[in-house]
Amino acid sequence: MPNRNPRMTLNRFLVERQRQHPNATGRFTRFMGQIGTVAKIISNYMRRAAIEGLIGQTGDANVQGEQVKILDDLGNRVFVEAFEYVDMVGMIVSEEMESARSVEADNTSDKSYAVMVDPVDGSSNIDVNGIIGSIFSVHDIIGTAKESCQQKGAEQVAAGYMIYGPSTVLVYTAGYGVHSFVLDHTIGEFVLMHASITMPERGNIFSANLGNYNKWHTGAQRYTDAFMDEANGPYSLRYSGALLADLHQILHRGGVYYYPAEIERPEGKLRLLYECAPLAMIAEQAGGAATDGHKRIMEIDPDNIHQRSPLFIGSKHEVAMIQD
Ligand code: AHM
Ligand code: MG
Repeated sequence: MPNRNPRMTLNRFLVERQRQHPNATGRFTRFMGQIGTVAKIISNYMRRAAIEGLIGQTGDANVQGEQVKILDDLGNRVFVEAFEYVDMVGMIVSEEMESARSVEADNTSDKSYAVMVDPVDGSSNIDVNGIIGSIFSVHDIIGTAKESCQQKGAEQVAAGYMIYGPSTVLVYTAGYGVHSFVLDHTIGEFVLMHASITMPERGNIFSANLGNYNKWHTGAQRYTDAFMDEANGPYSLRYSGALLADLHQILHRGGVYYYPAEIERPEGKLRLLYECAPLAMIAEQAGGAATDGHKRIMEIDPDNIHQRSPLFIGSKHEVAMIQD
C-alpha cells in the first residue's frame, strides 16, 4: 500500500532508519540529503529546460563518443558540485567524465565513499519532453582509486535513481529494502511513497528495443519471441528510451527490461558501474534479479570504469527465462 503520510520526509525516514543501526555515524543520512538536493536542482532544470533554452547539444562528445546534451553537462556539474561540498565523498565516476575524479579532503572530512553516477539517463528523451532520470551507486573507498572505483556491484553500500517525470521520484536502497519518495514541490521535500517495495515474482511487461532484433543473437531473439507467444503471456511491450523509467514500472508491476549483446557489439550498450550495477542492487533488494545472460550482474568484476554489459533485469521468473 502506498504510504500517504506527507510528514514522513526523506530526512526523517533516514534518521529513523539510522537509529535502528547503533553504530551508524550519520554519514549515509548526510549523503542522501545531498542526493535529495541534487534531485531538486536537476528536476528544476528539467522543468524549465525548454523555457531557459537548455534543450539541445553542447557540441562536444563524451568519452563514449556520444553527443553531450546541455542537460547532460549541467546534470554532471550539479552532481560534482554537490559532492565536492560533502565530507564523505572522495571519488566520483560519471558517464560524462573520462576518468575518476578525486575530491580534495580537508582535515574535517572523512572521504570514505566512491560514488558512480549517470547524471542524466535517457538523454535522447530530453528534446521531446520524455522521461529521464539520474542513477547513483555508492561504494566504500578501499585502498587505491582504481580499487575503489572498480568494485563488484555486490560491494555496493547503496544505490538508487531519480525519475524526472510527471512527478520527481527518488528510489534508493542501502541494503535493507527499496524505498521510494516523491518530491512535494509545495514544501520542497521528498515524502515517503512506498517503503520496502517488493517486485512481483512474475509480471506481464517486457521492455527492449525491438528495432535491434536483427542485431541480436538467436538466444535473445527466441527470448523475445517467447514474450510474443500467447501461450506464455499475455505480455505487454513497454519501452521508453530511459532504462530507469522502464525498470520503475517493472519494480511495481513485474516483468523484464533487457538490453542484450549484439553480434557486432558483444558488450551491449549499458554501462556496468553506473547503470547496470546500481539498478541490479535495487532489483535484487526488491526480490527481483539481474544478469548479463550468464552471470549475476552483481558478481561482474569491472575492468574499467566505463565498461559495458548486456543486461536482463526484473522479476525472477522472466529473468530466469534467459538462462533457459
Ligand atoms: P544514456 O545514458 O546515454 O541515455 O543511454 C542509456 C539509455 C537507457 O536508459 C535506455 O534504455 C537505452 O539507452 C536506450 O537505448 P536505445 O535508444 O538504443 O534503445
Ligand atoms: Mg545512461
